[in-house]
Amino acid sequence: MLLKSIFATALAIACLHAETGYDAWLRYRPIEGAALVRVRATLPAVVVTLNDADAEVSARIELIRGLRGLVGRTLRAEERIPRESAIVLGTLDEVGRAAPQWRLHAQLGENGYWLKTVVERGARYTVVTASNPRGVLYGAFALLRKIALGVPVDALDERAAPYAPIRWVNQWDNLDGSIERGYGGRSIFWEDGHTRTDLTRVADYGRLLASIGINGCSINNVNANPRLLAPEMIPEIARIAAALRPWGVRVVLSVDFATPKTIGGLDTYDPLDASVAAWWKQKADELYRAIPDFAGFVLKADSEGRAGPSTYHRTHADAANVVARALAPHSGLLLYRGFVYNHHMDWRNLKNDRARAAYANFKELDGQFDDNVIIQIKNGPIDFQVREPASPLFGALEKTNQAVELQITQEYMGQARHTVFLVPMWKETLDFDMHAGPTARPAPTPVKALVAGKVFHRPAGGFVGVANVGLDDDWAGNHLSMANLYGFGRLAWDPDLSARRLAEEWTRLTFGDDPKVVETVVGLQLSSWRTYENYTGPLGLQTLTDITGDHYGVAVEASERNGWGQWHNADEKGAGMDRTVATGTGFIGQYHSAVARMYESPATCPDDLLLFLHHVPYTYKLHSGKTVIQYIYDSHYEGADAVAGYVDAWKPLKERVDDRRYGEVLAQLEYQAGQAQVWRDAVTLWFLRASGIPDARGRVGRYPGRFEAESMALEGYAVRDVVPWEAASGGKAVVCAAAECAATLRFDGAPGWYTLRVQYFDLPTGVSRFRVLVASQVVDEWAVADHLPARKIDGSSSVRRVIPGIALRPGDEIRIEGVPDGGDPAALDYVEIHPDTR
Ligand code: GCV
Repeated sequence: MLLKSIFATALAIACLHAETGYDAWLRYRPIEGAALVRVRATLPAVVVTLNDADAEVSARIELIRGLRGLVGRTLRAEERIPRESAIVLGTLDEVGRAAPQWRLHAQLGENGYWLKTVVERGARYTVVTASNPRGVLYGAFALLRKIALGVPVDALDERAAPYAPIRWVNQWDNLDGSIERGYGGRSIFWEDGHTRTDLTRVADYGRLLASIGINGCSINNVNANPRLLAPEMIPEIARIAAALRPWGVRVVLSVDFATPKTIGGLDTYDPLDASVAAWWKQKADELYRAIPDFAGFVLKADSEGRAGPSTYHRTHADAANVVARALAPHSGLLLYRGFVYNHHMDWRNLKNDRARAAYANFKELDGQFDDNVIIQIKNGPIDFQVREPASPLFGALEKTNQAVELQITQEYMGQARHTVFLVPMWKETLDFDMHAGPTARPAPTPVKALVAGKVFHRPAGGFVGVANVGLDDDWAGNHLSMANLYGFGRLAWDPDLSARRLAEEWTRLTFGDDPKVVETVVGLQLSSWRTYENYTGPLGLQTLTDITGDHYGVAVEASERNGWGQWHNADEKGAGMDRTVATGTGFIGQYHSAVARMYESPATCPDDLLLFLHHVPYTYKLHSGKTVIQYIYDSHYEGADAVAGYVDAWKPLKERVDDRRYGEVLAQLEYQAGQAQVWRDAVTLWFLRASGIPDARGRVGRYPGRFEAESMALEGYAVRDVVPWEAASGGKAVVCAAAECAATLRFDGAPGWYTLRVQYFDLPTGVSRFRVLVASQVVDEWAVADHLPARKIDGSSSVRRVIPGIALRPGDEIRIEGVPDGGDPAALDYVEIHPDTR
């Protein structure tokens, strides 16, 4: 009963949030036309649950809810198979007992399901069966997905099983309620050091995760607060586990390796010390007493200042095993992160290379890890950059379990302020053949097969996605970014699904079946990674962002001359990291020979990774025949043009998408279009200045119609240098130090209709205001109140206001008035005046 009322509340809340994005891909809006007629013709009136296991009850509730929405009919819930048609939910054992005459026997694999239509005495039974209750739940979601997508379900015989046992998300939530690299609001789990009182959002998150096959969720930052393992926190964690349990999502905790000392009262955390082993064991026992289905730990050790085994000159295997042995009696897993590197490297030594670190740290330990340890390896050797090769570590571990770590939250990928559909990128890694198999029996060994343990017959492994959803209505901070969470889960279940299929499924489930909407959104999503790469860091340069700051705005040199090792080595002669064996850091030698051969020679190295793996002069010709420098120029213009095209493509969807989501996506894309231009100008100018080679098409450094604020007539505004210089046009901005300021220019072009674009800066510290006057008449005004990942006046805070349809006459004064507020000085970069083309 209690469970039922919890679900009823969840349902009511979900309805209140309708079309805010809260329902994500589980909207269950009515299907129409032939599909509706077909489903209604065979839809039974009854749903039978053969057991009251949590997951099976959830499956029943979800089916009733889903079919009510999709088909407008409410099924009766029963516990025995009736003589009339019914949907029957139960494990193979349960179905076998209840209806032995159906002879449903199969090896489905753990969590696999079977959707099977059985006709008996004129009744049609849609059987959703599985080896365990969680599989039944996955089957129910699969059935609903089919109905929502218009797939006939009257003659089913479909078996499906997950590709790998580990399909987890990590949340980097802090106990104070903030989320490291989270862009969708504050934590759904924590506030002020404790579990939230209201865990409705957690249960709803569990439901979303279950619908795509996710079976584990770590609920705190890998930069873990040791206090989480204090005895008083365990009941709080148990509450979260209880909210996720109905959805078959098991709780995982990130732990800090020094915890035995920091909160455990020991004077050491040496992994080879018996008291430390005993401490981890009693802690695991205590957790399992409170949470019997607890899944395990994630451990970030000796990385970015976190405690680790190096304190005691022990190995990562020592560290992993001491924790894993505490979990083993309970069948718990330890996901030990392979993200270990030295962030104080000497950049002057050209042989130093952060990309080598994961392999260097773990390869030699292969075979020393216990069977319940899984090395969790980021997709690339650096850190979720816009383009990286697959980490060589995937091909190096033969006697150790591994999992790939993908980042769903868009840390280096536009932080949900830019739309970037990551599935195509992930698929490139997952499908990449590491050539890791025995040379005597050559067969493809793609990353997906390696991490699933299929190549070296490992007992555990799989997929981990850093999700970082938050309390925002739309979970991620951008409606279109939710396609990444959907895509991650579906790929973890079946990595052979194509990016197009996933984009289409997600779009139809999220926005409906209108062909124009589907075509537009799918086209946008599928091109968005290449587009983002084009304007933020092509050819393997990596995301050219502020890597020591917010990881968001443009800052071409931020990666250089520091110990973090995200170097691209661009200077006046050329760009790229020489990672060859012959003359460089030797990183390429970490791959198996077939891969290494391809990467070692620029002639066979893919252009997309050229500068990640080679240092070449700007005049070096790519396979296309284009020089590197011209490619950098062209790709940035193509990228910025593509985003402008997204805005144009979205606008005609106005009557086809609900108002709120239409408006929010439009605002996001318009903002992204402005940012793409900021990136374009910054990166191309930086490379023009570095290389001294002009753009063959004459665009870089020439901006027709642009008027720098610093060259306008200023009242109260003061000119200020911007750092880095490329982040503002002309390297300068004007800031208002008075109560009110103005910048004025006199228009001397031809009379006609124009669009004004005002490029200004939005700092989070206050809400400044702008007013634009043309010939003394106010034509626009706005408050500067966006929530940007910005801290100072640079590319991260640069925003564009587009004011179309302005009539200008020669001699007109264009005056921009700024009113600062708080620490936001109503700063301006430039104004562009473009003839209206429509
Ligand atoms: C949670 C990058 C991110 C950090 C993150 C780290 C990691 O360095 O910027 O925020 O820390 O990766 O994956 O551990």
